[in-house]
Amino acid sequence: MPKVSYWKVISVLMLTAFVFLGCKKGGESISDVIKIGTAGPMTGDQSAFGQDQQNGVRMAVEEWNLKGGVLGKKIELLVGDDQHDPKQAVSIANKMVNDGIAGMIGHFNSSCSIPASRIYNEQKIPMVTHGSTNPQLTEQNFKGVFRVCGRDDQQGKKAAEFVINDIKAKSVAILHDKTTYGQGLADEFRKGVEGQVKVTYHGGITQGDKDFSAVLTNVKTGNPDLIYFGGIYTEGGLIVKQARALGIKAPFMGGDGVISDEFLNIAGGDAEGAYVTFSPDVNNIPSAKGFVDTYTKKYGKPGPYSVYAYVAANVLLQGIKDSNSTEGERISEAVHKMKYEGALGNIEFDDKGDVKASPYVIWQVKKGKWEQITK
Ligand code: ABU
Repeated sequence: MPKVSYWKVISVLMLTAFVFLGCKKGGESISDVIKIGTAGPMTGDQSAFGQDQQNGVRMAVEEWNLKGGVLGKKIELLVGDDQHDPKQAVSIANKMVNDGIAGMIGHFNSSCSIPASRIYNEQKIPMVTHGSTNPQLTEQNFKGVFRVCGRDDQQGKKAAEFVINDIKAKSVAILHDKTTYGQGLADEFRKGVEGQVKVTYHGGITQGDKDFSAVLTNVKTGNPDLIYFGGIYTEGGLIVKQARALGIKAPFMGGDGVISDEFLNIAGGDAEGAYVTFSPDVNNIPSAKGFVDTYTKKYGKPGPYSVYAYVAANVLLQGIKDSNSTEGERISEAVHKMKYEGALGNIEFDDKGDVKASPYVIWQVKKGKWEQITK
């Protein structure tokens, strides 16, 4: 047997104890900072949403840090760029867990949030998404999964009601981008119009494609009164532009993935008259005035999901404060009990982690700008 010195044994034991206590995943940490993560499409073709998210979260963290942080410690924000790729999202989730985050804000895309939520759930780390609207996310009934936005079964229904009652369309073509969000939303819209409106076309396009003329030629054959698109502004902007070039005059409607100024940039003048479902205009919410003023000074005009990212970060940090802990289960318990009063007014969560109230309204492009047109 080789001789092992007493001091060597003591050093190894001390090092092991230090590593275990200092880097415990999702549990109490002896670190002098509290880490939280945010992940979304920070670069790439959906980066308009990712940058809004990062700005909103960063602003919340800075405000908390100016007031002394949380539990007497400074908050450190770790940012992950999943580029709306589910595999990348899972790899970021694993890295964030290993880096010792107390909670996650995001991800943005439902196709990323759902697989990533399984990683956070295994480690009991709470996640609060600001923009993932696919119902499956909270239907998993994970105790630590929350969203401060609405769900696609709610916005798909709202869009269908508007198309039937206000636009009085008798026929629609339904397109989607084959993602969890886009396809799911298109299905919810179809459920809402089924039996009352003729569906002349229902099919998918591929995210990243630039030429949709083949599918739009098929859409044109059916001569629909409206084109509904489940997907993101990147493809939505090209679809409306190419539809007009083919002589299709039917109004275009999308969901919250389309409401971005980038849609206006891509579609140009052809964006005029397009509809989307989204939540009420943040500029008309009295409790959001402070957020809008500060955000505008720091980063420019808030994007559609900036305030949601800001509120999601505040909810998570308030959960850490209320639970007086960085232990995931205790934070999630506190968030479930929370009556949070913030920029979007009162937020409370149901047992699944959905917000109890999530109104959808209709927006339309008028004179080159998005405008809320219903209450
Ligand atoms: N809800 C808009 C797009 C993000 C997502 O749910 O995939």
